[in-house]
Amino acid sequence: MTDSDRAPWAVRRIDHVGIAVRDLDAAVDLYSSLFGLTVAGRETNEAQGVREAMLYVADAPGGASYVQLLEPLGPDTPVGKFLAARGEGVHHVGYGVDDVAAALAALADEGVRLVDERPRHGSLGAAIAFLHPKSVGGVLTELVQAARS
Ligand code: V0V
Ligand code: CO
Repeated sequence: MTDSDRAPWAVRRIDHVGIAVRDLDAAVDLYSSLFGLTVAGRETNEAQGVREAMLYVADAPGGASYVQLLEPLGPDTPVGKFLAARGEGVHHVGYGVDDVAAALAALADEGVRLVDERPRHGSLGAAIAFLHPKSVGGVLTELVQAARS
């Protein structure tokens, strides 16, 4: 099977692993010193309730892969609630797709519970949408269509 045989909504790579942290600057220092990763972008995303950094790992089909460090903007945000309930750790997995709207439509047809009915603004100019963890074996799952470079 070649890449061109794949459906337009198929997952092509792990775009990022999202990690909930209490202190973004300390976490960036930790990941830089432990793994030699460098910061590709930092952003405050008010709609998602986070201050975040993307640390570049490697190139992959259709885009790169990253570690995303997430500090909540307040306690009543997705990451703030997660930290209170579970503490620091892996928060979500973001999969790279070529067409996030097509992927959402295909998954909705399968009966998957969507958090986002349509794509929203994500890091590094990506279009993103979340699937509810109850439909993905307890894993909060994000679809990511990277910005064209
Ligand atoms: C909550 N639950 C999780 C979870 N967060 N399960 C796995 N992983 C997580 N991260 C479970 C929780 O244990 C409960 O299960 C249930 O979901 C309801 O939890 P809750 O605390 O009452 O939370 P809700 O229902 O208010 O919200 C949960 C959802 C929310 C998933 C709907 O976190 C959400 O909308 N997330 C999407 C947005 C987001 O996470 N943004 C931050 C990243 P039990 O106890 O009922 O079994 S922004 C980002 O990644 C960006 C910008 C990017 O990549 O570009
Ligand atoms: Co993310």
